[in-house]
Amino acid sequence: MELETTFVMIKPDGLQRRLLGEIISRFERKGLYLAAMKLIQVSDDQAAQHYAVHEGKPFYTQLVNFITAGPVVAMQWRGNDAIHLVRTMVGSTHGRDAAPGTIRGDFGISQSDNLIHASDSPESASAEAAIYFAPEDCLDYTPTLHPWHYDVKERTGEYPC
Ligand code: FUP
Repeated sequence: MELETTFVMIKPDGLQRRLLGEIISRFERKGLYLAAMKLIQVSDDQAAQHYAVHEGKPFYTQLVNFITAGPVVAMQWRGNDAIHLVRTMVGSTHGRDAAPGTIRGDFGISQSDNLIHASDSPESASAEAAIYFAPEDCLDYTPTLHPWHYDVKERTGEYPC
């Protein structure tokens, strides 16, 4: 298992529905730790970069309109196997299908308004983080509880963004 940093965004519906604290709390309690966070209004240009892979699809315009409809919270979370772990905690794309216990499964019923985005690979985590953060926004610090969350007895190695 590798230490990873993943990119996460609480979408406009998550913020408007005041689910930010609930969602952050889940990641904290799981044993992930925060590396970067900011409240932003996504620009059309950022939305186009973020969703370039969906350009031309029938739902693309609705997707861009939605992600720019109000402020979002962009974050980077770090932990062992963080990319896969966060995706599991987020659940399936459509809230109706997402398993109970996942964020989308517990709080959503929509496909487009599905509360949260989380990167699906190391490559997308780096690329998506670069849309919203400068490299210096992502902090490397000693996670003091790391030995208690993971099966290690001391901190070893670096914790890169
Ligand atoms: P996910 O990885 O679960 O966030 O989902 P995708 O990357 O496949 O899709 C990105 C976003 O497009 C989803 F969050 C919701 C939206 N979407 C639709 O609105 N309709 C679709 O048919 C598929 C995706």
